[in-house]
Amino acid sequence: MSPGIHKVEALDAGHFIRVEWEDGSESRYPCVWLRDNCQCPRCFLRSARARKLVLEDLDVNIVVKEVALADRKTISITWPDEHASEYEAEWLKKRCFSEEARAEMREDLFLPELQHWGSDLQLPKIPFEEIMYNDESAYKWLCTLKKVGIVLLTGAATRQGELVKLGHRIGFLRLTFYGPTWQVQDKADANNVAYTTGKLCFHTDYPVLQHPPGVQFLHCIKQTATGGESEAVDGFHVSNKLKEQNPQAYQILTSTAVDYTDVGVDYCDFAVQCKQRIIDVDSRGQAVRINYNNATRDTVFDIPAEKVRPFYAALKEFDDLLNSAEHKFTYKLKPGDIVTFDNWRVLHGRQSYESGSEVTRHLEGAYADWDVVMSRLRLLRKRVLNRE
Ligand code: OGA
Ligand code: NM2
Ligand code: ZN
Ligand code: ZN
Repeated sequence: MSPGIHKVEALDAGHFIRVEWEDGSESRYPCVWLRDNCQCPRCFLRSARARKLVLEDLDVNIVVKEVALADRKTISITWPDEHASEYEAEWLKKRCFSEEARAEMREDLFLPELQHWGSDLQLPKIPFEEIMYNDESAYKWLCTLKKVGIVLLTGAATRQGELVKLGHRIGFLRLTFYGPTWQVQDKADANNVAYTTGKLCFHTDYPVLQHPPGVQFLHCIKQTATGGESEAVDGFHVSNKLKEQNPQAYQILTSTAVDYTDVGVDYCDFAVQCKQRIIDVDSRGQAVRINYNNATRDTVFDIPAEKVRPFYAALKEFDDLLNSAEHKFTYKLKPGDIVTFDNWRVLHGRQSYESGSEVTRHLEGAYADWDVVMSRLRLLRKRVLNRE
């Protein structure tokens, strides 16, 4: 519950509205923003919770004609053309433009706070059954997936199809050229290095796609006795370490466009090409996505020749840090385990295992987009916390 409004007044020749709250705090709202966000049926389609007002009809220099306190929970504004708008205290409070209020809203919407980890990771574990049938557990799963980047779901059935159920639980899975779900096992004429018994060095899946899958699920159906251990590393944590240790290498990996390629047949035939930076950063220089799979890095390398060796040197520094004992977490999946992880942040690998005449190891894999996962998280939170 937000405090009531004590007082409201126009400031700056009618360009701002100042709200004084009953708890003594104050907020300032630009009038152009208030007019743009009028909640009346002419300006806003309630059923879609979307703006009807078009920018063409918005005067960016608009000032208020009159502002008044309708009651302690509502302010009303009359605009120069006599259009009338009303704004609820609670609605206004949430949208306060102060640094603190915006940070709070940002945290609420995007859960940006991450917990970095190294080899000391305490792998979070939740029973698969629980997240399927209990909203609180499902909410906890997705919050941990966002914050830590990896969660193990335990006790799923040891047959194909569990990931499709998991997909329905969040909304839907991400279809790729490898199918709606895909089978990681040793295959003749493998169309991907993952479908062999070989070691997989630390990688993120599918950097060859313009928008690589945000979340990955790997369901262990059968596990070999001889190897096949899993590895995981916090790519954001290691990126920070690289930036500290070797700013020049970091600069190269955050700026060089690397060519990726994937050509073959699976769900359908494909010839995919993409350019990605190994470490994608936001406007503040913070790593937001790792795009690194050494297997699909193209032989074509579209940079000037003299920049090639410095690039390799930088990549090796990063790779060495990923593989350092301090950062790498090793575990072995058991049949019925589903590892769920942030494919934009956590790099994963597996140790090689022995091939046989029969399939000795079988994982079913699937992808989801962060948009879908975060959407489910917000809806679960609303239900669990019984808000709105
Ligand atoms: C993959 C992969 C891990 C494993 O298929 O991309 O990383 O343990 N598999 O087989
Ligand atoms: N698989 C596991 O980038 C990649 O090629 C990752 C994708 C084959 C669906 C592997
Ligand atoms: Zn209106
Ligand atoms: Zn992989």
